[in-house]
Amino acid sequence: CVHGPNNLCLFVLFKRKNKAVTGIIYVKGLVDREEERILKLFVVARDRGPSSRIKSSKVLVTINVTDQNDNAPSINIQGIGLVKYQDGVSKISEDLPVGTPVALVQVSDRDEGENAVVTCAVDGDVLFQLQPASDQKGKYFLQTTTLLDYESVKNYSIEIVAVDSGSPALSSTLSLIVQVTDVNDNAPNFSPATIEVDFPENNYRGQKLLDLVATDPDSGINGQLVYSIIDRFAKRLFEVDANTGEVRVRTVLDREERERYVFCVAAADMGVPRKTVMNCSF
Ligand SMILES: [Ca+2]
Ligand SMILES: [Ca+2]
Ligand SMILES: [Ca+2]
Ligand SMILES: [Ca+2]
Repeated sequence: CVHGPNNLCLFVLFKRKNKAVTGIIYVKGLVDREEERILKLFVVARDRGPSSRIKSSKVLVTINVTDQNDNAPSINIQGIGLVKYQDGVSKISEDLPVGTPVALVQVSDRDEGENAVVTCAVDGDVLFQLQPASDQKGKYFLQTTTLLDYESVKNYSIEIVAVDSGSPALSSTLSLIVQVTDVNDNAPNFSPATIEVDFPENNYRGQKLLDLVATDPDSGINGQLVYSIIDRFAKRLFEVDANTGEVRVRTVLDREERERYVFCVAAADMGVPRKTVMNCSF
């Protein structure tokens, strides 16, 4: 056994044929081009003379290990710019312009030649694409191809597939979740925008007039609403519960004194910046 580089054990068997002796080198262990691409070893031939007079000759054997496509491409994903990527999740705001990179994808392959030529793509019909980075081979920006809307889709599951050009080709896939985060892009909405109610006079103070309900499709504080009466004069006669939108009459109304009141209630969300809508009641 001849110990070659990297603890590779090569086995040399000498065969005698007439006068010539042939040494055949066998490989006993696994050869891996990705670990050691050139193996060099000396093979020594000694005659069988008396130990004090042994003559020998040695030859340097260089073995160039040729490549086999035994490595699938590897895929690495990182955050980019302000977009953080952690535990397979990339978080992006719904107001990003089209074409914004949401992750940096890098592919590599330990083989050589065609066995290491990797193409990669986004699998399935999702609203993201890979754009090759000009400065480095195997580097891609995963970017949006359309506007996002948190109110419509909150998560995208994206599968990135990398295939080498070996024969047969090997492939790898890596999934990531793109999580869309909310921005305050919707104003509250009263439907209908005007309400007319009949209310009997001689009411008691604090009697309920009506419930006003506005909706806001945003989430969290972006969709959390506060109601208020705008008109200063109306504020003396009517009040609205800031949280529920319930409108009450603060005073006793007298039809013979006045039969019609018009005032507006605003609903504002708590987002930054705030968005407001008005509803006018008669
Ligand atoms: Ca290989
Ligand atoms: Ca490969
Ligand atoms: Ca909102
Ligand atoms: Ca929103």
